[in-house]
Amino acid sequence: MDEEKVETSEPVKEEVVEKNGNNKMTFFMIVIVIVVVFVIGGYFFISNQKSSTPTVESQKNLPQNMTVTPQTSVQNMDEKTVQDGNIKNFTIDGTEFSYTPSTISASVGDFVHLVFENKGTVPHNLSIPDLGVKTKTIEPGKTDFVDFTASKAGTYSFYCTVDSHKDKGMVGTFIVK
Ligand SMILES: [Cu+2]
Repeated sequence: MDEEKVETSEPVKEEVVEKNGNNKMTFFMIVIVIVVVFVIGGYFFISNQKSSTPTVESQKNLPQNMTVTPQTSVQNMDEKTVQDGNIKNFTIDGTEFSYTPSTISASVGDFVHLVFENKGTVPHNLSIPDLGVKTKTIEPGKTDFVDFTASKAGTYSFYCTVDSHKDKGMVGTFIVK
């Protein structure tokens, strides 16, 4: 700034012209230094934005912090993948001649773990013929289970295939939304 003022108030005397020549040189060098600083600074600024290469020591902290955040988000992704196939657990009691509960529902894609308990006094089972699902016929007090995936939406009836238990009311409904 001071050099500029000297430059504008430039006297015509020869001695001062020499001094001004030196001042011009100094001013020129300062301008070059400023330009170089800006170019180098701009280079580091751009390269830091692009790849965040830790060329300057003060910038090393940034990339380290950034690598921590993706690691936690990857863990969240894994948890989500497990939860994507939801597991639906059902326990249905069978007696003469009904199921409790008589209606269960799941979503398409759910993995169904269905436990059937015979709480009656004669053998029973639980069958969902449309889904090809059927428990064993079990004695009173016993349990059996079936595992399957609810792959198709619909309303499916389940019932006991022993004798005429179905006609006597041993029926229920499995809804897949
Ligand atoms: Cu039965």
